[in-house]
Amino acid sequence: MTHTVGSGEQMDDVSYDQLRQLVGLVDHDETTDPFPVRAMDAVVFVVGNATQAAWFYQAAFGMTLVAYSGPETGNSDHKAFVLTSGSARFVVKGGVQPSSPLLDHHRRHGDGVVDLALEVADVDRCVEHARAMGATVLDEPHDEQDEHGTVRTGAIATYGETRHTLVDRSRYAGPYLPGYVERHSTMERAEGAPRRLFQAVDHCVGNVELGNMDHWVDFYRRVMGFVNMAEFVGDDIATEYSALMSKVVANGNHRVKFPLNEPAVAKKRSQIDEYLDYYGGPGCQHIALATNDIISTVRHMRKAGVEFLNVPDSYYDDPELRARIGEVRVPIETLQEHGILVDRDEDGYLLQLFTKPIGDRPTVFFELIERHGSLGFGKGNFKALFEAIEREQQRRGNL
Ligand code: TYF
Ligand code: FE
Repeated sequence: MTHTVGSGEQMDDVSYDQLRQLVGLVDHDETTDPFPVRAMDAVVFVVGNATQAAWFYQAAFGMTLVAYSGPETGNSDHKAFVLTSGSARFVVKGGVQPSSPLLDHHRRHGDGVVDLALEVADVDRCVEHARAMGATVLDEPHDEQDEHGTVRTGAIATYGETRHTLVDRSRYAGPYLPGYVERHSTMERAEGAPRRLFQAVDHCVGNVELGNMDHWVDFYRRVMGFVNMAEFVGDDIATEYSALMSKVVANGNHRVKFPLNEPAVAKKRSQIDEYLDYYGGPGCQHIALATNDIISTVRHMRKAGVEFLNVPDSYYDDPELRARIGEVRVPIETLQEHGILVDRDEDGYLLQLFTKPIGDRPTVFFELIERHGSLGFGKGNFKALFEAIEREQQRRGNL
């Protein structure tokens, strides 16, 4: 049983026990796993303006700037800023040279996630297993070096133009990767704000085309040794109100969780179809961020101007919800005041909330999640949630 949760550098001071609660870990034997994944290494975004996106993630998401690569460091193609919050690491990249491939990517997709990078102990073993299982290898395993040591990486393709870079940084002490220099925020933390607004990435959701969800579930099982989690949105819920189907895969200890959505053929235009049209194909739909105090997080993000999906008062007045939820750590009125959703299953409960799309296109958004035992994704909230999403679709003229 390994209790490795990530490199010391990245872990900050989020302990394994805290993570167990934050993201819902289970015990797992790595030695029998064909593709052992430790944790998310980074979520890499390509954006239209990385200089300003880096500012947004600091000002609105309370993240800490730790590293930079760009023309001043010998990288004339693009600028890249590395931001952290606890064990979560984001990299935002934007093209500088007019010929940068990142600008072509941005033309096709708008702001989006290009890489769900994973920390692994053995890059070669993972790439070999993936290749044997038929995966597309985008980047052969290789070392990169600088004065801080050596990082070994390789990359495989997943849905759309998204990739999984596999990273072994066990022999590296630099701020991110060779080619990056340490860089610190020049911005002061907002008055009264906690040291960070979230501690970890809880899950990363992919939207794939109609009829392809099971293909990608199978990909993660076959190629990456992931396992199915219980929660899913099937035909029944899909046709009634969600307009999507969803299944969840996770690595052995559930540290890395990837729900996969496909549009359902429903009466209305699926929110997944809207995403696929505006993103220009399959891609990452939302990143869920684990916090141990969602009320404080939401309060500070709202204060910084972050917009969340509106939950109607009727959600909190529903006697069925109140009976099902029972006691949670705050009165339901406090949840209502902040517009936070709550769900309970046999293992415990969770609090969650969703931002509106963060870029110009109605594509990528974030979720905040505070887990108290529940290993689910808020199935009990799907009706209220999808109705809120559809109200936004309607306001955009896409429903
Ligand atoms: O990750 C999940 O499954 C939940 C529910 O468009 C969800 O956050 C699923 C689809 C969606 C929004 C939320
Ligand atoms: Fe989610």
